[in-house]
Amino acid sequence: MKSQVVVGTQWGDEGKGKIVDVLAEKADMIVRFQGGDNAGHTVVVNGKKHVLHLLPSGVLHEDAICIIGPGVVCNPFVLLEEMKTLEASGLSTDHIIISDRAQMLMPYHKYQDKLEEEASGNRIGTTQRGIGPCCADKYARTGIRFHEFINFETFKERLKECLTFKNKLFTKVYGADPMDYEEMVASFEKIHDLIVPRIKETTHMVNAAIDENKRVLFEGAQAAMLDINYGTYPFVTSSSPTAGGVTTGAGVAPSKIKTVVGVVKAYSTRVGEGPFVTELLDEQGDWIREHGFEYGATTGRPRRCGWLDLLVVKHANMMNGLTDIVITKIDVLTGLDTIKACVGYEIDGKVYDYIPSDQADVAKAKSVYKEFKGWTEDISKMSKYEELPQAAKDYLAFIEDFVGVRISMVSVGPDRVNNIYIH
Ligand code: 2SA
Ligand code: GDP
Ligand code: MG
Repeated sequence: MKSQVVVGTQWGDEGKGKIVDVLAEKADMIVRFQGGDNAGHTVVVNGKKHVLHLLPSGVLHEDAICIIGPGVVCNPFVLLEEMKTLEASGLSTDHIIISDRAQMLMPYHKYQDKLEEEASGNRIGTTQRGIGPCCADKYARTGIRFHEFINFETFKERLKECLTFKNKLFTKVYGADPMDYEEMVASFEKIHDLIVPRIKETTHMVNAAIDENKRVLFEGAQAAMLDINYGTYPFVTSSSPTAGGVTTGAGVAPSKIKTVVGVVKAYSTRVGEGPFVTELLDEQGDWIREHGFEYGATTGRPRRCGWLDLLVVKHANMMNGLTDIVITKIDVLTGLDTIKACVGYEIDGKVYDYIPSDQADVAKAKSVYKEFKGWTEDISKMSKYEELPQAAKDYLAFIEDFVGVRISMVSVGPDRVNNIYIH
């Protein structure tokens, strides 16, 4: 069995896109299992940057089948735009398939997300892509799935039913304008022939590939701390971006997963609201943001920056059962005299070695830090572990030891080739 899962271990933007692209070189199939176009995954090949939202980050490998899985909330308009961008770069999109069980993220979900965020003063700091409302409708069992799009006449009926209800919400609760049904029908009619040929039953396809010993790579978006159950609730996304999400979001049994790779950025970032214990609200934080170019890949929002939080990575390991860690963006820390990593939370005089569930407690936490010596050597062109400065090796060794998972790769730059393989 060769199935592999790649997940984020912090608050997203660890560089999963880059790592998936690297690992996908050997994959026969790549499957997104949760999230939607809230994701922003950056892949750099020969200096050319591709930012992917809905498409799996392995999509640049045209020989692999790319699946938007049942657990994804998929905005078909965004999907087509993304495919157009790829085609404009001379790349094929023939290998992209949408699960017939995936939820269709509708224009009214996006509108609802915006109205909800505005009404509550940006409560969660969502990407306003409609993710929460679409997932809420899925669980309320009022969502529209892609198989319902195949017959356009039935789809129109479903749309009428859903939009009538949503328009009551928009006008009566939010005092906002309703959305126009005929206009929406017309916009869906335009994309019908482009989307329908890509809708397939994917669950058998994925399971058959695993049973035939093909290399299937499951690609997570967002990360453990944004998990709906185990993240910093309510400041989370509306899905399970953990290895467990693969079983529900792609329709495969836990016993069919071989390896789980956790991507760990050498420091922390977060976009959106919610407690962030190691956040640096000073020049040090600004320094990391500028050196690491920490701006949202979907919204362009400046990311909040801070030191690595090892309680977070340990928590992610517990949720995911990581078999490997990939460290990214360690090159960004070059030039610092001192680097810090959080090894405990002090809350009301008590030191915790795990993350409490109540965000009110986390918001009060003071970080217990371990300090490391920095380095000045340019490590961004290095390709062997032995070449790394001793201070960087000490930092890596401590992470490995604290989390209890081996580091199999260190990424030292954004390009596909900027990697150090270990073991
Ligand atoms: P949502 O839109 O309902 O999923 O937002 C809920 C929370 O989840 C966070 N979230 C993210 N955090 C980091 N990166 C994400 N993708 C983009 C990127 C974000 C961007 O790659 O940079 O461009 O701003 C992502 N997507 C969702 C979000 O900030 C909320 O805290
Ligand atoms: P994702 O959401 O986890 O895929 O991450 P994003 O693409 O949103 O953000 C990661 C950013 O860091 C992107 O701009 C990547 O090109 C960049 N990146 C990835 N790995 C490295 C690395 O090792 N070093 C540097 N300097 N940049 C990296
Ligand atoms: Mg991202």
